[in-house]
Amino acid sequence: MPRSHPDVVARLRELVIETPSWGYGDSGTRFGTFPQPGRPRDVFERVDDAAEVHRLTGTAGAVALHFPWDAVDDYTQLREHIGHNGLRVGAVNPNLFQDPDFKLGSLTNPDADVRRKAIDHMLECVDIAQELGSTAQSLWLADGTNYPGQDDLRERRRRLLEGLARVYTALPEEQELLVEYKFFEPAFYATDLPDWGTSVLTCQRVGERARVLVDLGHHAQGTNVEQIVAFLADEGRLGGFHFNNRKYADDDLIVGSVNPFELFLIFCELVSSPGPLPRLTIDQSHNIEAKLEAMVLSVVNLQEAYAKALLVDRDALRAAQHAGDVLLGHEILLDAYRGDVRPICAQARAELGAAEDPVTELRHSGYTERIAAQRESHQEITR
Ligand code: RM4
Ligand code: MN
Ligand code: MN
Repeated sequence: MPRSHPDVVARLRELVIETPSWGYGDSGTRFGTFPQPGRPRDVFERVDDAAEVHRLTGTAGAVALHFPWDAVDDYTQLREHIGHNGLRVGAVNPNLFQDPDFKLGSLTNPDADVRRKAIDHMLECVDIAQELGSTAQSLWLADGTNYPGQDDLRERRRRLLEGLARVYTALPEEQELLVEYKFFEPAFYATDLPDWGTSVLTCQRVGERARVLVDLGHHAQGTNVEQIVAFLADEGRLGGFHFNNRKYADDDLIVGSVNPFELFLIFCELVSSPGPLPRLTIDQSHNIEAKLEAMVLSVVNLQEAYAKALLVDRDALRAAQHAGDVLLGHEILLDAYRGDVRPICAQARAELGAAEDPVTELRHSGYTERIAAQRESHQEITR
């Protein structure tokens, strides 16, 4: 039997999406940036924008942070600001890809002093997470080499395992370590954590609370991401997601915009896995579109993909699969995918006190104009 609508609404009400602080600020391509009026000037304003997305969608109750981009002198003040805005802190993301010392790598650098510096930054992030009440370190390792022979691939792997083991020892019980992978960029010959297999092997070596993070933009063309999700979930190593959408590479477009069917199939795998949903974070970089609208639409698209996946008739699906009926299972998925879940999602949002139509409400609310006026007035930030 497919789930009843009240059941879907109840599940939707429990959905939590983390939005990324770094998705609210200025971003661009390698070729240019188009600053938007009212863009936040610091982490406090990024949190304000995250709170507005939550107010409109009812589902974006956590904000993921990136350090040192979000570094402040007083973490108690930041924690309070986040709490007062009705949010909690999501994953803490260390940044091992911008310091010039990390040119040849961070945790895998041939120089022991640089490796030490990378580990120290991760340990600092563990402390920050504790101060903020976060329960995850989310690592994207940009390390890699550009040319064959540039460094020894196996030595780099050992350095990585050693560094992560050191960080893991310092990790308090309540924190998990999420290990993201990406097959290229910024390194173009060999990336030290290129794929989910490498990430899962690394996690197995590091410890139980190390799990893989799947960023939808980090695979080669045509990769079956939902299958990766299924296998990781089956191994108990699916830590979470960085949601975005891509056409060619790590495009960081609005989730569900280019390939909504893939998003639905990923949620089908999540729904069929026992236990709670893993950490669901957005990781996007909006270049030409209005940032807040883009974030709100992303959350709405996630709600809809989840609702559709919940509506799959799982008993009928299993029966079709066991009967070896090639097309019937496919049709059952399509049936759920083609349904219009917008009214159910609107109802869930209304019950959460959010907007039935969040993007339209944002356009009419005056929020964007208000922040543009406040933040563009060149006044010093006083706090
Ligand atoms: C990377 C990766 C990371 C994100 C950075 C900004 O491509 O997706 O998760 O933190 O971009
Ligand atoms: Mn990512
Ligand atoms: Mn990425």
